[in-house]
Amino acid sequence: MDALGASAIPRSARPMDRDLLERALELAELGRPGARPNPVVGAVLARADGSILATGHHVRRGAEHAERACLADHPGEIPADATLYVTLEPCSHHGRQPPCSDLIIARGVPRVVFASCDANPDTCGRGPGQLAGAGIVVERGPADLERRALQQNAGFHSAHLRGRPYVTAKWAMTRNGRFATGDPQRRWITGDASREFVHYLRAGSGAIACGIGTVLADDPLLTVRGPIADRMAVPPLRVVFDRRLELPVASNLVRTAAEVPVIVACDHDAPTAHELVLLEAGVEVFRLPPPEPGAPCLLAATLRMLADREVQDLLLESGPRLLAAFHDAELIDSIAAFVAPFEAPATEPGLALDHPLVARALAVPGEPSGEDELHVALVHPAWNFPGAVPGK
Ligand code: AOF
Ligand code: ZN
Repeated sequence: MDALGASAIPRSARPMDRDLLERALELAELGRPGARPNPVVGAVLARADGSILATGHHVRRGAEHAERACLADHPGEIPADATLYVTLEPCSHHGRQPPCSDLIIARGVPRVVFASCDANPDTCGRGPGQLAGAGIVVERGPADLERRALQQNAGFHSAHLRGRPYVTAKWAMTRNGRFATGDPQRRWITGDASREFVHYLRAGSGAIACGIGTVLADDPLLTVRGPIADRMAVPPLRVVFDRRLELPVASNLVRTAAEVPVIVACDHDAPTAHELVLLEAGVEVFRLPPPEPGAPCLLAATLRMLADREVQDLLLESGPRLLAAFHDAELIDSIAAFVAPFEAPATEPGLALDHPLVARALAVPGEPSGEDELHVALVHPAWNFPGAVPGK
């Protein structure tokens, strides 16, 4: 995003700014289930001694931006030593909301510190320029918080800068890399805490995907359930990679297609007979165009189609085959691998512990997740996207 001229904006050197921007980053997270496909954004208004006057965050798409929410939280005069901390540069465009830059100027905010630039071409770079032009001191936060802020909106930046959603591969495996327990009495690999956390991951995603193999083996619903569901504005789309169009009409996904949309992605020459049945059942079919030299594969083409529908984050909850295919196509951006504390028979499906994807996950120390361990690894961090790094 150097095109924004961000490297011309100085970085703040005050230690206090770090703490307050970190607070704003935490506030932004509160918008996770509601804001998409808008970014999550947090804001803090504080005095030079660090005392916080007001806070705000972007709750859901169409609602007021974090800056506006924060300034509404402090209706009185803004002191001369105040700074407005924002996790994303203030916007200057007329969208669903009026420009934050106009409000910041009108309210007499003397100083603004923001953590990351905005990849949205409608506004990028212009807000800070307008503020500086109005005599407001505009600074960027420390480089590590810029990276955190970019990663916090990885999907938003990915859609704008790469034209595809950010893909998080989530899987659960036993200690020996098996994706099934092999024990008919034991349905789940992971415990309650891990399975609950998956609903949080789902709620923050524009779509959840699996392969036909998972549908035939587990008949999943791929919906968001539990308390987090109430904070979600729009349920994630459900996507099935099903090259030959074998999705059963009696599956849980198809049965609930009227409530939460289901898209099936298939090859250009998948049998058409079943397509009509699926369409009648309310399922959408995305058929890959006939192959041409240089055309994207089914996985990449589906990601592009999803980005066109404003899906910015895809949670891939597939079995080992589709997971390996995504890995081979270099389409996995981050990993959330849950490892349960037991082994399953080696005959169960899974990935070898030295498969590069598994090795990548296990190279990161696990954090406790109930009785399991969660390994989170960034394969393509948002700050490495083309155009995302302002440099200095
Ligand atoms: C947000 N929340 O707190 C900030 C945003 O359609 P609009 O008017 O809501 O504009 C959305 C754009 O505004 C968004 O893509 C981003 O570029 C910018 N800033 N957006 O949703 C916020 N500060
Ligand atoms: Zn704004």
